Amino acid sequence: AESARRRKERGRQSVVRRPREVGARGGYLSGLIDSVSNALPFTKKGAVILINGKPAVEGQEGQACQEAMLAVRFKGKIFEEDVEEGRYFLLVSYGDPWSQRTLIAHGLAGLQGRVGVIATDGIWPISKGLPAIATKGWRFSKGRKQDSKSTNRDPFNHVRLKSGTVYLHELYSATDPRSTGRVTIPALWDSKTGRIINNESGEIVRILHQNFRSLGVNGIDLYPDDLQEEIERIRQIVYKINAGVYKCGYAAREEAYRAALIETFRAMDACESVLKGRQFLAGDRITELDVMAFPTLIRFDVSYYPAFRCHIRRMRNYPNLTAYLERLYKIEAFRSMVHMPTYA
Ligand SMILES: N[C@@H](CCC(=O)N[C@@H](CS)C(=O)NCC(=O)O)C(=O)O
Repeated sequence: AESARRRKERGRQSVVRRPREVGARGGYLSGLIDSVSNALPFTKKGAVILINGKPAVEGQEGQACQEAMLAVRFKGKIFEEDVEEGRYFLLVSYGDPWSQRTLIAHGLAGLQGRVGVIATDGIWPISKGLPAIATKGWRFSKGRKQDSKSTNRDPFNHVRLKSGTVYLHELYSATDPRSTGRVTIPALWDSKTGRIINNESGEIVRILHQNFRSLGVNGIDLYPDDLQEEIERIRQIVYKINAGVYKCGYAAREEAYRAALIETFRAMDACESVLKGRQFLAGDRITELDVMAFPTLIRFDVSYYPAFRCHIRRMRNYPNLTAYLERLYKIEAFRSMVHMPTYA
């Protein structure tokens, strides 16, 4: 028989996993968001944001955001004749919003077991808050989560260190020996050449659904001809939200923070209007825009509202956006990215 203590513990766990539904629109997802975000201390000033381990200083606000968002070194493409099952790998962290875009596209395209996924050891680069030289940043080690169906070979064999750990910066250097500076996930890596093909999440999303179409089981097109004009019209709004939360979070001066805050919420309001009478951002089909927007919007109340001080409104104040997130949350490729407690 189960002891009372065990039962109590189990009860407590199930509260975390299956929170009470809250609010009039309270679907499962709203309940989950509320249960995590209600437990957070909403401080006025928010957290001190570190840039390369140091508190942000005046003048760095725009720069830091640019640095993170534009830290793109590799912009390669995949050619049809090179497409092979088990050859390419997504290097990701499951908790990271940029990585999640590529993982959503990977899931939507049905590329599981065809394009591998290799996760970093933790949800932060281990250099966070420390000089990169001391810890060497993102790493992949033996116990790493891996898409087991992708290949039986060790994809890192030819770059493996004696310690059995591969640091992402080594893969950057193997790709371009002159490579210095920021080493970011996600990246699309070619196990045949040992080189990184691309490290920009939006471009990787495009590669996954367009260039790997012959591998994917779902044959999806997230950038269909007839919606391209509409996608381009709305892309700026999504970009402004994605970038805006970081601008708020990294702002070191009050004026910069206020300007970023207003810009971000203008974009949120615009997004809410776009979704009026619409299933998805570009219309009745899921497109790249939804893949790019979801990881930011889904953690808005839990991450950006408290930590980046994006606190004019919460997601729950936007009925269309809330309903939209609920709609996407019903789809496995999106739902499997939601680990609410790790966003806080
Ligand atoms: N432009 C890149 C940005 C990716 C990015 O900022 N990745 C972060 C995820 S936490 C990272 O790896 N940061 C490590 C660092 O800045 O040291 C993209 O959209 O793919």
